[in-house]
Order: sequence, then C-alpha cells, then structure tokens
Amino acid sequence: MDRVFITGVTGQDGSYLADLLLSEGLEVFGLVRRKADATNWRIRHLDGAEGCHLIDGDLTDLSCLTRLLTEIRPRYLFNLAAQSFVPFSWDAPLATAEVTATGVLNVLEAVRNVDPGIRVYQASSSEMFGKVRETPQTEETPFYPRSPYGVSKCFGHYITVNYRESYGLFAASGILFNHESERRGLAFVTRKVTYAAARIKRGLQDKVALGNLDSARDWGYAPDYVRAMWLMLNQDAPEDYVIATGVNHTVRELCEAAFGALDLDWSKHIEIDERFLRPAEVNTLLGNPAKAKLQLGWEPATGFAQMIAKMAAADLKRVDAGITWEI
Ligand code: NAP
Ligand code: F7E
Repeated sequence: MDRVFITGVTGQDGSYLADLLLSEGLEVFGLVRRKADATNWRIRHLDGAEGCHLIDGDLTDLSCLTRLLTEIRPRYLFNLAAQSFVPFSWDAPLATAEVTATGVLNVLEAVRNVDPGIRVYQASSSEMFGKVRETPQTEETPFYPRSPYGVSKCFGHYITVNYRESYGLFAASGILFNHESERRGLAFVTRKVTYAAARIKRGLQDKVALGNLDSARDWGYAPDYVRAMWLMLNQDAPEDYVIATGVNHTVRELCEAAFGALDLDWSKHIEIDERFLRPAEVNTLLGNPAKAKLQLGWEPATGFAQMIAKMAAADLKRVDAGITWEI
C-alpha cells in the first residue's frame, strides 16, 4: 500500500485530499500542528479511521519533517500547509513567510535529504498573479503578487521549480484559483456570506459587513480541485498546472447567489465596512485551465451556483443544529 504524507490535513483541502486518497486505498499520514484548542473539525471523521494516521509536527521545523519522512518513507507528499488568509499576511508578514515561503523549502530539503524519489505537490496560488498582467491567466503569465501571502507563494513556487531543475525532484506546482466548500474557513468571503445568510434566514442577525463587492474571483469547488492534485503526481513528469473553472464572478454576484439560494434579497442585508478593504487588492482573477484539461484530463464538475447553494444549505443545517465550532 503506497504511503502519502499530507501537510495541512486539518485544512479545507487537506481534509478532502485525505478522504480521496483513503478511498483510493492509500495509507495517509497527516501532519497536525499543536494548538491550544484542537477541535480540528474537518478531520474528526478521520481520527481512528483505517489507513489514516494523524501525526504531530510543524512545517517550520526541518528536523521534525526530516525525522517524520525517515520514519514514514512516503511515496507521495502533498504540501498544503500554509498561513492562507490574505489579510492576516499584512498583520503577520514574517510569520506568514516562515510557513508559506520557508516552509516549502523545509519540505524540499527534507525530501532531498531523506529520499529524493518522493513525489512532491506544492500548493501554489492564483494570488501570485495579483495585479494581473494578462487575462485569462495561464502557466506562462508573469506574476505580480499584491500581499505578503502572494509574495510568499511566489517563493514557494519558484523554489519548487528550482529543486525540480537543480536536483531532478519530482516536484509539481499546482497554481490553484480560489476554491471553496462546506469546509471553507469562516473568514473567507464565500463561507462568510453563506453562514451569514443562514443566520439571517433564521432571524439570528440582520446584516453582514463586507469589503470590496466589485472584486472578482474564479471560484471552483474544493473536492474537484484535490482530484487535480492527485492527477498531477501521477503523470510521467512533474510540471506546473493552472487549475480553475474559466469563469469568474464578483463578490456582489456571490451575495446574490448565496442569499438567493435561501430566498432572501441580498441587498437588504449587506453593509460595507472599510475594515474589510485591503492595503492592496487583487481586483480580478480568471484562470485558463486548458493545459490541465489536455494533459490531466481534468475538468471541474461543480458549477458556481451549485456550489454556493450547497454551502448555504450546509450552513443552514449547522445553524439549525446549533453547531458553532465548524468555523
Ligand atoms: P486552510 O484551510 O487555511 O489550511 C491550511 C492548513 O495549513 C491547516 O491545516 C493549518 O493547520 C496548516 N498549517 C498552518 N501553519 C502550519 C504549520 N506551521 N505547521 C503545520 N501545518 C500548518 O487552507 P486551504 O484552503 O485548505 O488551502 C490549502 C493550501 O492551498 C494552502 O497552502 C493555501 O495557501 C493553498 N491555496 C488555497 C486556495 C484556496 O482557494 N483554498 C487556492 C490556492 C492555493 P491548522 O488547522 O492548525 O490551522
Ligand atoms: O477574498 C473580497 C476580498 O478572503 C476574496 C485564499 O484561499 O484564494 C483565497 O484568497 C475576495 C477579495 O479569498 C470581504 O477583498 C470582500 O477580493 O475569500 P477571500 P482570497 O483573498 O482571494 C487564494 C487563491 C488563496 O490562495 C488564498 O489562500 O473577496 N472581500 N469583502 C472579502 N474577503 C473577505 N475575506 N472578507 C470580506 O468581508
């Protein structure tokens, strides 16, 4: 049975990827960092599951990664751990760089030293395109990051490419556009809106405060996107791939879709709060997934309206069940 090591297993993508790889019959080792309040709600169903091991450690500690890879000897490694919330990267730029940039180098060094045959996936991001140089964005589009998070992801991407070219590592970089789900963190705009809409539907609040309603994103569904990660590590050679839907929507359209799914009029419940504006905004992102379609045979299965309706329905269910910790 092939072994796979996942960093960021407690996050949105890590939890779906673990579900997928367990269903494919792999033995999964998920890295979990210590927190004072360890609810880890996205992987509760995996605790004690057959073939799944949750192991303690931290991406910022090279000695820890080296020891774990030496013990586990995985065939595949997915590096999904990051400080992934863009606004927080201005609050804590060094901490963001330590995990989101240098953390990637820790992974690559551990792989190079323990077993250069391990196949590595790096979670790169459309935030690297930032102030976009062309539309739609492809694997060839130059980067122009607009946040400490985006800059850190550029480092992670280029060091992955460099280790591939310098040491011949099988290291693939997935340039994923925004992807969301019922397991998305509450601070990100899609889930913030679907959760607020559910609470408004039940009369628990009346308004939700947002920032820039004009910004546009190419939003896909996370379970579709983790499938692309797995396909990337099963090619003959490691490459970079844009993963996107090829369609974008504004935050205003997102509000319309989420409130509409619960038969609410979004315009009565949104207010603008400047605290949610960013020092430098990424105004619009739109990906071209043609290479992924051609080489990986990958296509998104879930559309924007369907995804937002699923998220709104899941949040309504949570509100009705009094679940307050799945944030
Ligand atoms: P997420 O929900 O924020 O998950 C991030 C994961 O990283 C969590 O498991 C977190 O652990 C872990 N982590 C943070 N610092 C760590 C450390 N020092 N040591 C070990 N683990 C640490 O992010 P996501 O949405 O699943 O995204 C997965 C990856 O894809 C990230 O690298 C993100 O930057 C990237 N990405 C995401 C998107 C998107 O739209 N979702 C798009 C492009 C790229 P805790 O649970 O303990 O916090
Ligand atoms: O913001 C606008 C905000 O925080 C999307 C991460 O997964 O995807 C994600 O980064 C847009 C921005 O995601 C609010 O200004 C308006 O233009 O949901 P978000 P993000 O910053 O695009 C990329 C690909 C990643 O790699 C990241 O890890 O929505 N917006 N009002 C708001 N955003 C938030 N969070 N909250 C608001 O109230």
